[in-house]
Amino acid sequence: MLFYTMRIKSAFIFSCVLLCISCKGNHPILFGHQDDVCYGHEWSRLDGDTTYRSCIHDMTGRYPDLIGFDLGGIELGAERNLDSVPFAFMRQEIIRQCGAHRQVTLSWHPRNPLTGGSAWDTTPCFPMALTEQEAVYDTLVSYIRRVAVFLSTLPQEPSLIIFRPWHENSGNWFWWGRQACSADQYQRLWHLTRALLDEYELDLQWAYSPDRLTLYEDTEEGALREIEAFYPGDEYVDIIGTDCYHFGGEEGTEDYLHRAHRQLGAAATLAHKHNKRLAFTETGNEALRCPHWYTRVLLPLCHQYPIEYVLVWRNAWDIEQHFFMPIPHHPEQSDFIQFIEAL
Ligand code: BMA
Repeated sequence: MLFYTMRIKSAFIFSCVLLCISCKGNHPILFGHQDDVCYGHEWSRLDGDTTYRSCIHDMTGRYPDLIGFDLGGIELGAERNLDSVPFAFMRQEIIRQCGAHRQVTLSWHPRNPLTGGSAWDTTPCFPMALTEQEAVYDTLVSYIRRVAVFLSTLPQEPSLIIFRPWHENSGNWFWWGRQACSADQYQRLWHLTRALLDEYELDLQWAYSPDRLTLYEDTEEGALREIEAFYPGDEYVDIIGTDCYHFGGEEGTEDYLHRAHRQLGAAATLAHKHNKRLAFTETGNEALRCPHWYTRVLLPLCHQYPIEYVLVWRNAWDIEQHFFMPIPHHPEQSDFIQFIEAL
């Protein structure tokens, strides 16, 4: 009997210890989805549908903690962004989200101020874009001011809106990418953006989010050196994060995990060092080609780093295989629901 009681007691102590360990590791993490309420695979609210719908709600019955929207196109005064989302609709959904005390994150794929080409037109425009006497500088300033005007029409209190400009700068696919923009120019671009937006007294959380880190040696120090070299500075940034995608199916897992650890590790160290918040600002496995990606690949990453949120990219209504959250009847649906419950 005594032996039996002792066994129960030690089992109890053991499970308390386990519970404490898991509580310590598992902090609440918000899940976000780009354009979550604008459209999903095979549905869209872009042409005036006022009935609320959300990919996350469709899948889980919960309202989204965080929604990502993109401002690309606002710099031209366009009515719709580069993915056809009307800015008036975006504003209305941001107001609704903030009204429910839930968060929003805004990225921006602006046009190349020199050529008028897309964000992916890497025609070099620095240092002209940062020289006050140049016409391209005036264009850039007008682009940033249009963002400021839009942001000034959004709820200002409390700080529920994250602004994440000049993202993935460590890659070579945007005109502000590192092939065309030195660390010094990148920082000046941020400082200019911040100075212009500050004129409008906006209440924003600013996020810095590079992507792959390849400039220096493939060690933790190399990754930190790169992310730190382009860091805009403590007075300009509130959240440090990274964007990192898993390409292909299972065969892409090792490469993804390598990059994700390298980038999240560097972002976490930088955030800790500068007393900033940490986030996994963009990720995903397109068309969910890697089985159980959410619970097997993404979940452990989310639990290993003290991130505040993780955001996956959009479920396009008009591109068959361009989705990052499971679509209705997809075999990965139950894996996704398990992930949300475990996050
Ligand atoms: C990319 C793709 C494009 C889209 C762009 C900006 O990753 O989703 O289709 O235009 O983001 O949202």
